[in-house]
Amino acid sequence: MNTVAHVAPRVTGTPSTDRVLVEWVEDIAALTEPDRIHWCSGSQEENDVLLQAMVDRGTLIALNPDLRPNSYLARSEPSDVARVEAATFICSEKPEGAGPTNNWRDPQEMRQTLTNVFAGAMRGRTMYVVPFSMGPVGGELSHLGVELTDSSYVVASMRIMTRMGSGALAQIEAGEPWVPAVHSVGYPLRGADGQEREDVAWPCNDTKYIVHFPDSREIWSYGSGYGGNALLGKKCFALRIASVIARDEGWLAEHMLLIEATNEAGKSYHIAAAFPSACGKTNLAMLQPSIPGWTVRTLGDDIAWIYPREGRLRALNPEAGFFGVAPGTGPETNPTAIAALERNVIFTNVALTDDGDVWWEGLTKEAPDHLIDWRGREWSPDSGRPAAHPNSRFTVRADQAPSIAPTWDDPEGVELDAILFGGRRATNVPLVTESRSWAHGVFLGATIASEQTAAAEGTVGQLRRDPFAMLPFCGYNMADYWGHWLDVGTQVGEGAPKVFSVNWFRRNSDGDFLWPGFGENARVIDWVLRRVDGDAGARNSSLGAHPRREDLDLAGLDLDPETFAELMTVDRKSWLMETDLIADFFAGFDRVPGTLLAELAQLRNRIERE
Ligand code: GTP
Ligand code: SPV
Ligand code: MN
Repeated sequence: MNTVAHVAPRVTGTPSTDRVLVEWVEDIAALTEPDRIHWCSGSQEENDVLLQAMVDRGTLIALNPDLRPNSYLARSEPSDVARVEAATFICSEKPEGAGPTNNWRDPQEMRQTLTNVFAGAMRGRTMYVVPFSMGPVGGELSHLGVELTDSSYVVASMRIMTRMGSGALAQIEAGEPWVPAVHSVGYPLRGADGQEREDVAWPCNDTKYIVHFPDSREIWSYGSGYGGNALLGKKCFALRIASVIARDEGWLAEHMLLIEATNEAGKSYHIAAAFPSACGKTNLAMLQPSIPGWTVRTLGDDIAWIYPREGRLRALNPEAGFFGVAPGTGPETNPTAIAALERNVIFTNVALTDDGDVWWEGLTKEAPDHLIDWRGREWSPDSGRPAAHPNSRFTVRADQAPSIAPTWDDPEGVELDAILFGGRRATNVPLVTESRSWAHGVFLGATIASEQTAAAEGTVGQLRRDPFAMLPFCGYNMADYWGHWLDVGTQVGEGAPKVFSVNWFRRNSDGDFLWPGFGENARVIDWVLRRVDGDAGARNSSLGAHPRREDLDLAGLDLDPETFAELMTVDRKSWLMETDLIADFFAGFDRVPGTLLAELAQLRNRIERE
């Protein structure tokens, strides 16, 4: 076979003056052999050119500018619609570094594998150099990265989701540390023999690797163009790599939304909440409270970095946009998101209407008579399949949400008053429980279980433990991560936020939700914050403290006492079983902190005595 000598790529944009960065870019180009290298500035003109090229190529469909100005629809390959946890690896020096909940690979072996798959992977394409800052550019708590990618969809998405471009590059050139991240969709347009092939609308590869080297703080992602697999600032950096940096530096990188809630008296509080993927973070982040006089403002909907400062915890959203689940987002469930999506949006895998707008299940009560579904096929309400993929998403800048908090891009973050942990639990878990202490709160976080959603490949509906909603996102040994949470609490002491568990998803025997959820969740937030201030009543169960019916503000809500009782029931037998399941779960780790084992023993004791 003839191999064609690689010609030096043509360079556009303004290359960096940073020698280390330039050498790394050259090294990756030598490996992946792109035809062109473009240094991204992040400018509007650059973005316009990229978007137009994607429209011309069929990667994006421009939506009707009268209905949805400056907005686009992308349709991915049906094989590339969600995170691939089975192909996500943590390559710490030793397997114990990754722990039993992560896929570990030997770093040397993985480097060889990556060298093989990345060799020539960008032939015929442009390699974009994408400098970005997680957190405001120049902020003391912010961190920098550079993603090299051959996907212009990724470039346009990173421009929405992060502070991307020359500002971040200037920080790197000033000597700030940065995380290198290499991404290829794995669909070169020319073979090693020079044989050319046509591009496709959504290039990707059946072979996928989402790889993290926590010791050298590097990310390599191959084969997928979708979401957290490809927008490397998000889960790969801001959670998996950042959790390792946070462990070493004494802070926390968390899968949490962040809000400011202001009560009718005008007093404001900050709350962070960890729920697993597609379990309501975006909804709670944009909550329109049903209690008169209350407001909730959004700081973040997916990730929070949390730092101990002077006896308190401060939190910051490192992202600049929302990559939110479309289905279920409607004028009733999330009017704020609907308002945020009026313009400047990239939609992925939703349906297209006949007048060039978008639709998904839950946007309107009645589906349109005719649509083009997420795979580009004809669709009507009797097609018997969803028009939008269950994990279809919108990508939009955070400050387009009318609820955005003025403090959302404050580089110092905000002071936390409460932390919530939640999951999707049809049974057992009451609407809200206040922890007995920080250690008990860490136990609540460590034992979150949730029915699986479409956000990752796997069996939807299956119950799995998802500690701290970080099961797919913790960059090191989960048991050590629990220990780190315990340490941070000890360090902060009295000023630590109060910890609660919540469950919006409990169902009755007919399968209906017992709690109305959405805007009504404000009633739970109200109780939580009054508990923080010591102003609300409660009763104790073996699980912790719960509101009695009279402790919640239920004015204007039709919730009968029987339903409320069912919502709050702590069933002794089920909870004895639950403690067995937790014991089994803990048994899968060889270094669970003694404090958490003691919490489990005490819980079991309380239930047995009940
Ligand atoms: P990721 O972006 O995947 O991390 O997820 P997320 O937690 O931000 O997910 P999102 O807020 O988009 O979750 C949406 C799903 O949660 C939809 O199916 C909603 O209908 C459902 N949901 C959100 N809040 C509530 C609620 O209060 N009650 C009920 N029953 N469902 C809710
Ligand atoms: C999640 O799955 O938790 C997400 C979407 O927030 S993704 O960015 O694809 O990971
Ligand atoms: Mn998420």
